[in-house]
Amino acid sequence: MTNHWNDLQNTDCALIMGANPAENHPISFRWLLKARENGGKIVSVDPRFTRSSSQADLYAPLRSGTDIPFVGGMIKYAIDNNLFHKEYVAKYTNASFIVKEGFDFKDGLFSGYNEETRSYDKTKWEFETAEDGTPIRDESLENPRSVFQLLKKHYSRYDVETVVNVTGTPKNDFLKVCEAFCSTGKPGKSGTIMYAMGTTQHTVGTQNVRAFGILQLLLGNIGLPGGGINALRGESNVQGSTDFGLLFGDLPGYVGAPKALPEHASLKAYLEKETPKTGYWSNKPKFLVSMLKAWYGPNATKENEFGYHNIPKGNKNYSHMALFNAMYKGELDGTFLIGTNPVVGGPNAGKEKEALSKLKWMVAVDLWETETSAFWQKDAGSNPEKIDTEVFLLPACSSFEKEGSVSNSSRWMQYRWKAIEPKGESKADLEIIHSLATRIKKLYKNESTPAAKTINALHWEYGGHGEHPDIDVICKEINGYDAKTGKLVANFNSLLDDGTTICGNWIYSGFYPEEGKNLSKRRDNKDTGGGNFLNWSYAWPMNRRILYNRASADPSGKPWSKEKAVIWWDGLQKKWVGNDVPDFKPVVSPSEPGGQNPFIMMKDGVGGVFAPSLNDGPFPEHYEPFESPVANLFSKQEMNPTVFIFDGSFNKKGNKSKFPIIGTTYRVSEHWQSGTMTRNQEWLSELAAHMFIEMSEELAKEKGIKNKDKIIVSSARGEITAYAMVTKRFKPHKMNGKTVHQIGMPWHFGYKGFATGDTANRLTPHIGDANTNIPEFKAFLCNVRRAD
Ligand SMILES: Nc1nc2c(c(=O)[nH]1)N[C@H]1C(S)=C(S)[C@@H](COP(=O)(O)OP(=O)(O)OC[C@H]3O[C@@H](n4cnc5c(=O)[nH]c(N)nc54)[C@H](O)[C@@H]3O)O[C@H]1N2
Ligand SMILES: Nc1nc2c(c(=O)[nH]1)N[C@H]1C(S)=C(S)[C@@H](COP(=O)(O)OP(=O)(O)OC[C@H]3O[C@@H](n4cnc5c(=O)[nH]c(N)nc54)[C@H](O)[C@@H]3O)O[C@H]1N2
Ligand SMILES: [Mo]
Repeated sequence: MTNHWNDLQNTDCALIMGANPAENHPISFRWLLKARENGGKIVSVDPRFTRSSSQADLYAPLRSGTDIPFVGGMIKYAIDNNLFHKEYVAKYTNASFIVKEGFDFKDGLFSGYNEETRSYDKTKWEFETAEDGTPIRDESLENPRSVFQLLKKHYSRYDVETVVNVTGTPKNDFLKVCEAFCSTGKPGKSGTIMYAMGTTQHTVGTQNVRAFGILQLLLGNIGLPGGGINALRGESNVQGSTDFGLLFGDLPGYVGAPKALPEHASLKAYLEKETPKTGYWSNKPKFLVSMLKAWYGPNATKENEFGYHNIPKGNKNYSHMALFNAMYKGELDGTFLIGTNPVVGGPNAGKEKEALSKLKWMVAVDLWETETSAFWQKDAGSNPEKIDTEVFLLPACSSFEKEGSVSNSSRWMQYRWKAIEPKGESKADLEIIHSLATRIKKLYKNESTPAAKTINALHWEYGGHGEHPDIDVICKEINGYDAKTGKLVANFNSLLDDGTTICGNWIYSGFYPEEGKNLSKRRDNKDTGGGNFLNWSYAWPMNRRILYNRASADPSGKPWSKEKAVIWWDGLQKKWVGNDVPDFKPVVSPSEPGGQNPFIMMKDGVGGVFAPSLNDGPFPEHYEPFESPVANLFSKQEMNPTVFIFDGSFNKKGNKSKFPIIGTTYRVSEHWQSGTMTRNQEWLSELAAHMFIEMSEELAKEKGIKNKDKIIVSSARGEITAYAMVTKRFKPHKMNGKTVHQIGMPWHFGYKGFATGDTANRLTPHIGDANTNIPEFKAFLCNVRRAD
């Protein structure tokens, strides 16, 4: 989230698109309803009329996978009707930058496309720069090569008729959403966008979010209370896990993981290549070196580049699907599955189950025996005699049986204490990892093979006794301290790149600034102004609650409006003051160099309307999902041309003649994820006891299906049986004179626990987004028939 949960109360319009927070993030609605009491509007855009839709002032349906046309149409509407915030756009975004002549867009492709590698040469998308490297700007936004004019041209194709012909949204509904949301472009108003998996789980997931970014920059909604782009994160600590380097391309703190490239062969080379000269990331060397010192301790010296050579470097794709593909091909010996149940939650789950049988060994760390750790059993439909995988199940204890921090979507790190002692033999994940690390280190102690060297280099001293590490020591390492004196650093401004400071994760540096002062333990619920609650827990970075809040003030440092003031320049005190911690150097005045550049994490200090770094183009463009019932009306490129396609039986594609219906998957309030946590609870199992398929009355009639009938849903990957739930929540999409049906289903079911049912993911494909590789769970083709 750029903003935070409590801040939703400040919005004039919340566009909920690609999320269903009333069910999946219910507390958010407390703040949305407050916003409504103050005159704010709630808008829901979803293929299905959800419980969030039922609470909204406006609802617009759309066909799954057509968010870019919808938002592209809104971008055009804002520009055509002059509803964008001109000064904000000219000063605070790269809309004024001039793009070099090499850039072009034709027939659905940007310039620089290579069909063989399915990738772009991004040097074709560069800005014109002055001799010193700074981009040339035209703040009148009139230069035909300016980003603004190129944007206008790109989305001129997203006219209302074409948009609704692609999305299937009734024209009036579409226009009402445009009007309501674009009215927040005025100073004194702000609008927020709330999104989650309906947005990201697509072959164009990243570009869906980018489209939100462009719209919000045009309307001047970033950096303002009640504004921003708010990703509603998922599992309780998914924010924390990505912050700490869970994703394969990142080290902790979003420092890019080095690859096996000549440019990354040494620390010096890596830092030269990957450190921008301007913007806050110019401090990257301090963050990376301090982190290496945390990992390798005294074994990290200037002479050995602080142990940089120990970091594994690979050039492959190590995302979920790529790893399962490697497993399927027999390229992996073993795997640890810690708190995950891919036989239910993974795409094309039938194939993922098969892949597990190719492993020599597998370790599952979980609260229960899941469909995954039991994949080899008869109940799972497997033949144990034919499976050689040796499976170990380590009992983990639940969140209530251990202590530590959890970071929520607001970037708040909140400490939690143990409620009860762990049951049975279960252990906290931290203890499991700790005891594994100490045992492995012991085993390799006297070896000098290359593998042993990296294990021996690891500095693993977390105090405590036996298998119980001292969490306080870990907290201090995350915050950072002086290598010589052990004194905690105040925040990441104190970190250095010479090996004299230690810091496990720079973005969190500052949460533990002094001995005995772990700020994630704070629980002062007094509103410190603007609904920011600055003394409740700790928000990274630097306890800032609203990111890019410098943009809430005009270039001279005065708030754009009284109503939406966050921070402002105080000429007497000569610093930025206000309701939030400035997301800016607090003493840089508006007239100093950089004083008007609110987007400090960006190289040029401005928001990116044009994004030359993404794999699939600098502007979002509509492509149909991997499996689609219709042809792309925008160009002859059917699917995102840069998506990686797995070959063979791992990734079967269905066609629209055999599978004419769109399928999508989602969550229900009563179940959690792959269902292990809820299908093992009697009362929740009773509340939502069966796997069901939601469909429109029209489709049910066509297929001769009645409510509660047993039906079979099939896709190119498999078939599942479930109960029909015939509802008014789905309506057939009417597009371009054609009717297209869509059905939806929860993905929570499996054969274990009290509430059992077929697994939706037996239907979903192995295909993902071009930048993140997130699977396309939200749009695929299928068919339905009665089971009898
Ligand atoms: N009760 C409960 N709460 C949860 C979870 C849970 O399992 N149970 N899981 C947690 C996790 S890990 C996550 S990631 C979040 C996910 O939170 P959400 O993203 O809200 O979850 P979903 O229900 O998967 O999808 C949201 C909506 O996207 C819609 N949708 C489908 N396709 C499209 C599309 O192409 N465009 C648009 N605009 N919308 C589309 C679906 O109809 C659905 O209503 O929820 C978290 N909260
Ligand atoms: N079709 C479809 N598939 C989807 C999605 C979708 O929208 N549609 N959403 C995707 C998303 S957003 C997500 S996040 C993934 C989630 O996919 P998974 O992570 O595979 O699913 P979970 O059910 O969250 O798995 C959590 C497991 O961790 C165990 N567990 C709980 N607490 C602890 C603990 O403290 N320690 C340990 N070691 N284990 C614990 C639970 O018992 C459970 O078995 O699924 C994805 N799959
Ligand atoms: Mo998630």
